Amino acid sequence: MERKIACITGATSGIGWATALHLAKEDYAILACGRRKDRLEELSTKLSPEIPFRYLVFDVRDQEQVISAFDSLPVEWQPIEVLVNNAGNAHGLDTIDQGDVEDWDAMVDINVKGLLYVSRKIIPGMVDRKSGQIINIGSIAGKEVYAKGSVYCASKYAVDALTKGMRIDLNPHGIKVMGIHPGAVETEFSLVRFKGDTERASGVYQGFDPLTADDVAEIIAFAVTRPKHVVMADVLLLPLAQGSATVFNRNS
Ligand code: NDP
Ligand code: 8X3
Repeated sequence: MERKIACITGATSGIGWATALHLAKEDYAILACGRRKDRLEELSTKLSPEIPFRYLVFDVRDQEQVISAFDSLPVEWQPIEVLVNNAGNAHGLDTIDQGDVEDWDAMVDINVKGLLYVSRKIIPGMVDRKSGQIINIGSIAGKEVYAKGSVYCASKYAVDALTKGMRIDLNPHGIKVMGIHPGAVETEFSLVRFKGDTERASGVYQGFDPLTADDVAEIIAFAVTRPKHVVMADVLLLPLAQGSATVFNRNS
């Protein structure tokens, strides 16, 4: 393959979808991943026809699915140069005494273990080639803990720790490891957190201009197109109206 390959998890919506479009504009071949096959097929229609595109349908929670999905790739699609570990969500918003254990399992299994399963499959090839870039999508929730968000925050603190650990472990191999930590981005995120409650979800973004998925994708595209010796190691990206995880200047 002439073009470098960018693999994006969680490419069926939000930040991942926008990242696929932005990296295609930077001339990467796009390997898009997610569970919703129809969305991945729709994504393929949004890219310029000269951009090589493939998709893989798997649940990041299932290590067997992760392994067999990547093993199914033809040889020319195997040297992944850029891995964007983006798949993830919050599930629920509850105090620690009332949280739903299924929600906790989902957040730990997807945001932490899923990221590990995909990374474990892709990184050895980068090490062999002594070339690669990994972008882990953390969150402001991985920098500050907020009420009722302890398990989601813990999962994103874990992403931050894994990002730092990957950077140390992969340092001898010339692989870039970067963490991007957004604040409020209007995507399907809150719809998933509040289990389809559209009113509650849209309330999260009322009275201010949240980040868009494109805002985050632009930063990802910028990060992966820096010169070889430059690593954008850690970025906290906020909308102007957000002062902390919980401080918002609404209706100003
Ligand atoms: P979306 O809900 O729009 O996108 C989440 C993506 O993750 C979807 O493509 C979804 O694909 C994928 N995903 C979820 N669960 C699984 C799974 N089990 N297996 C495979 N893929 C899965 O939200 P965002 O775009 O906002 O979220 C992307 C990342 O950004 C997440 O890691 C989130 O924590 C983080 N983030 C979001 C912020 C926000 O305010 N929106 C702020 C900070 C960080 P599918 O359902 O098709 O499998
Ligand atoms: C998403 C941002 O503040 O809802 O990670 O946790 S927040």
